[in-house]
Amino acid sequence: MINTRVVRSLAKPWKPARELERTPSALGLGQVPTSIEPDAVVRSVCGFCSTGCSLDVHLRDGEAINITPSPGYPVNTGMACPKGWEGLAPLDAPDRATAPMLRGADGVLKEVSWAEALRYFVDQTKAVQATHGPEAMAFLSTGQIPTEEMAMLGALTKFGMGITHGDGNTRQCMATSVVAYKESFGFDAPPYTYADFEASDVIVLVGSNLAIAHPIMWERVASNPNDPTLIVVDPRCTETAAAATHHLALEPASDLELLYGLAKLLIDKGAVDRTFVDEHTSDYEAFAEHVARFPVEAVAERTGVNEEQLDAVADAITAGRNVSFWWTMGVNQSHQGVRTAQAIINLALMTGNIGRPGTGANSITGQCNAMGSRLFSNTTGLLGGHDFANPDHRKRVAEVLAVDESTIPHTASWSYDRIMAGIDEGTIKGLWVIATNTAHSWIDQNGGNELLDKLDFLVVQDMYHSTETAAAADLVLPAAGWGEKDGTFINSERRIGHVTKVRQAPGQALADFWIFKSVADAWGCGEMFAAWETPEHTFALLQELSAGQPCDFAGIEGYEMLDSVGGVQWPYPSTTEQPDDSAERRLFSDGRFFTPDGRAAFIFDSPQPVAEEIDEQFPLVLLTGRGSAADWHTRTRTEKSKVLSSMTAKVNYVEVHPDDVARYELASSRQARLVSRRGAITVDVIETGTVQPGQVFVNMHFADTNQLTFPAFDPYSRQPAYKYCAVRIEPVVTSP
Ligand SMILES: Nc1nc2c(c(=O)[nH]1)N[C@H]1C(S)=C(S)[C@@H](COP(=O)(O)OP(=O)(O)OC[C@H]3O[C@@H](n4cnc5c(=O)[nH]c(N)nc54)[C@H](O)[C@@H]3O)O[C@H]1N2
Ligand SMILES: Nc1nc2c(c(=O)[nH]1)N[C@H]1C(S)=C(S)[C@@H](COP(=O)(O)OP(=O)(O)OC[C@H]3O[C@@H](n4cnc5c(=O)[nH]c(N)nc54)[C@H](O)[C@@H]3O)O[C@H]1N2
Ligand code: SF4
Ligand SMILES: [Mo]
Repeated sequence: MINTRVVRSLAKPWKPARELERTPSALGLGQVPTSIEPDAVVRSVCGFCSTGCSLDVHLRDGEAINITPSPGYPVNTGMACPKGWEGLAPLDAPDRATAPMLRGADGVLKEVSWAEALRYFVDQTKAVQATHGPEAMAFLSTGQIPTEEMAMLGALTKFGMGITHGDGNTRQCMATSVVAYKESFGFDAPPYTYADFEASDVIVLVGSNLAIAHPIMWERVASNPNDPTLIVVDPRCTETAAAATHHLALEPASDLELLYGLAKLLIDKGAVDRTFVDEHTSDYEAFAEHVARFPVEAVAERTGVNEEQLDAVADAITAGRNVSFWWTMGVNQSHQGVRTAQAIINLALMTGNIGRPGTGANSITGQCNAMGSRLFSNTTGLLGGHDFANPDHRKRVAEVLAVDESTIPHTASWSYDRIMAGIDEGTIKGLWVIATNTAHSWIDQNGGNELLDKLDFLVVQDMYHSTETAAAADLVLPAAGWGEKDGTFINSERRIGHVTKVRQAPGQALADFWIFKSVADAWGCGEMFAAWETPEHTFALLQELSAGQPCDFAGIEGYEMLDSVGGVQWPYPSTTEQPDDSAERRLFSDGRFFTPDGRAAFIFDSPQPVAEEIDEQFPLVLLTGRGSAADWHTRTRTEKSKVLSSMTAKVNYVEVHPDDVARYELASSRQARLVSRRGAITVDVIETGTVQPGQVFVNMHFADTNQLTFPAFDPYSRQPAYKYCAVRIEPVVTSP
């Protein structure tokens, strides 16, 4: 099918300017650093999840041939999950983008030179901005590229290209935690270190399937010598919940009532740490009054968790000496995620379980560098954990980067959903998508895909030309992947780790760093990045940007130090006393928070109804999430590994309780149609007791899942509520 939008945009012929011909080739890219011996073992941090495992990449004759987990690294202590072991497999895939590709008038993507691609990109972007205003070009980025690259993208777009709006896939993932921490602690500051998994005697996991999503963190739980009480709050009996001492299989989206009910029980049982509350928190009295409205009987009724279980869990928390509370997407991806995350924070604060080993109100991150993007994407916050609205912050960033202060916006970007709405209403006409697969992962995909077609100009920068989003692109920029470039990631426990280039990217694919630098040159703002000579030079700038902030890591002595001490957790200011460099660090051990008065705030609200209730027509709740430890998101990478593919489903499937299999007459059909108000998909049926009657679960790794989801958002974080919508299920009658 011919893409009319592309035909339209190609109507005006153009030629690459001569000065651009030299841009990418002048960069001298792609060589594996000469300092690496041809048969070396090179250390790097994994490019999949936020655990941040260290991996040893084995070279033979200069070729990366194998990966093993690094022994002795403080994160993974010699272990890795299957994705880490298979980290090289995605790199040799036949659908790698090996040259820039431009969609021709026939609708087909054709290879072009970098010079042509850059010229086209710059021309189109400037045309969009000139015709529709500077706000009409936006970008969507990621938590999966090194911090140096994110910072360059953020600086280039906002200070160089005058792009006002940009957001990342971290909106789908971590926005709720960011807002919750900022409001409660005064800064986006997950306080823990992984050693806390081993030091707790009570571990509470809310909306987290740790065994599947963070298998090496799960190993750390398994290595806890205290035989901890494990409490798992999840509507499904996941692999994680199956191992729990107490599995609270609550009604979906009823966490807020459950957590307030637990807070009341804890008060009734005298579990409050009055000294901690009085010295280090604010608004406790109002909070206690608020939760008094959540008596255990009413909470049991609303959540479906019985009173005895609630009581047993409150007893376990009361008795625990070191209780740690952890949460992931079951909380963040909710219509009231921020208040739910804060309800967890409140439990830790009221019981004084923070700042000591084995404690904490701990949000677990998702992507390998989501934490880097939280500090340096320059979207929601100004580079380095700064605030766009703060004149002192703008001045400081302008000074460090030697940019004109007037180019720094005074407000944060629009959120992802607002950018999508902007596309719909016609205020956003051009979009640059970097290392995320919007056409698969964004909520309510039917709406989303139509939206992408409304754009005048869509450029996709990815390792592969075959993604669902690249399929809609006018221009594809070929990116190097993990292993083909240098930089740093920040993991869940705030540890900055070095990612190392161990092989050459295929064809003309470039590291995102060099793509951004080339775009800057082509745009005419290249001199802004004179000091950003290499990723390591850029790291030094980021250190300077962090100085004096809660996330200060100015004391790190280059990549070499990261390699030699096994990564460094922030804060690590230049005043850090040696030899603290390899110690595990947790925040708030002095009871001081980053709020103006140094106190953590109790924040709470009345529970709100879900955005789309079930009814007679759509009587089932659809839950979505991770399906297996071997699948990564939209599978562009993991599907390239034979090993990982052999461990995962080939087609999409729905998990249905046996009662519902009977009720909806699914027994004789291998497949079913899942129908929501937005779409219908056909999937295999898996009959299982892991879901409750009235609920079905579909994983997020197949593109059709988000055709069903309902676009509801947390009002404060604008994070999509992927975990709840109303569906019905029907048998598919297949011929015998
Ligand atoms: N193998 C693998 N690992 C991954 C990823 C991957 O794609 N594959 N992705 C990474 C990323 S980016 C992320 S963000 C993390 C996500 O890690 P997790 O958040 O652990 O994974 P999910 O499966 O999305 O959701 C967790 C659980 O929330 C539950 N849930 C649904 N509704 C509710 C509710 O109302 N209340 C509660 N309490 N729970 C609910 C679901 O049943 C599910 O078991 O995983 C990371 N790790
Ligand atoms: N229904 C439902 N939907 C969900 C979720 C859910 O639980 N349920 N979870 C949400 C969450 S938490 C997340 S994080 C998102 C993830 O959603 P996405 O970000 O869309 O998923 P990925 O498949 O990780 O996409 C990353 C893209 O970047 C490319 N890539 C990899 N490395 C590089 C690189 O170095 N440079 C460049 N330029 N490209 C690269 C990959 O090929 C891939 O196309 O999905 C969200 N969607
Ligand atoms: S647990 Fe995460 S960081 Fe560790 S090897 Fe697996 S995917 Fe990589
Ligand atoms: Mo995520």
